[in-house]
Amino acid sequence: MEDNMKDKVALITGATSGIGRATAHEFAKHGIKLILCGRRQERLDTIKDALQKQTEVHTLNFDVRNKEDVFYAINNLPESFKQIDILINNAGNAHGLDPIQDGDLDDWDAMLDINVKGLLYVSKAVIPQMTKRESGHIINIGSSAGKEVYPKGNVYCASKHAVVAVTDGMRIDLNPFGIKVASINPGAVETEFSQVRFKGEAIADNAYKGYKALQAEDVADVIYFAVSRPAHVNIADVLMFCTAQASATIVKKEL
Ligand code: NDP
Ligand code: 8X3
Repeated sequence: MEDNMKDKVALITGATSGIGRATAHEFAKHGIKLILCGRRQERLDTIKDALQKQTEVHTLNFDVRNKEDVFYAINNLPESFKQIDILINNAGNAHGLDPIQDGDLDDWDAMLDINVKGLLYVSKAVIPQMTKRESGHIINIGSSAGKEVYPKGNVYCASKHAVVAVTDGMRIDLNPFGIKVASINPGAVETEFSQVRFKGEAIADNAYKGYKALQAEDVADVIYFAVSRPAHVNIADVLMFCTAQASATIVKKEL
């Protein structure tokens, strides 16, 4: 299995933190060449330094909301990274947790622009070389929030429902080209997600208290499992929770 993965090229968005960074580490172990994307260049440099002992690494610094930057970066990759075999659309976050009547317009813009439109821009930039080669694998990181709406989740849940719908649409439209498309949809994962959602406020520290949430590495394991299946197997849609979580609102906590 591992020989099949070695020297494949993966582009991971949101590789500076959490699930994206853990996936970069997991892929590097298997010799997958990495294009790591994010806005924080210092972090990209640090991760590149750590992983280039295991594999070749190229970094791209862009905001997925900026379509010109997305296309420029992906269209100008060095020759040895131009053929992208695996795309992990992971960049995204929740911004705020408010009832709809109190929602902040900037938060709504951020979630729809990053989680949905950003994913579309990156996909649009990568897909042509996959359709041309009639090969490729796209994994979109959705969420349990893309399967179930919870109180105050409104626009974040809408953005992740959109990710699931876009994934299903991509799988249908790219079917004639033999391209695998999947969504991996985790429940609570202990990353910087809650710091971003609550804008660094103290409440973010409570998000993972009293239970063992999924770790970024748990999700990275599943992503690697999905990408390393034989050519005829597509793990199309995964919903994963930590054992303590049964649904968006039911979490067994010991406080
Ligand atoms: P983190 O906050 O730890 O990581 C988010 C990543 O997205 C960072 O690398 C960040 O990089 C990148 N990112 C955010 N905004 C932009 C942007 N505008 N342009 C480019 N990159 C951006 O969170 P997670 O690892 O938890 O989140 C990763 C994905 O997993 C998201 O799509 C999230 O919705 C999803 N998810 C998370 C869950 C959780 O409970 N943590 C559960 C289910 C799904 P940088 O700031 O450097 O640009
Ligand atoms: C992240 C999980 O439950 O905070 O997508 O929406 S949740």
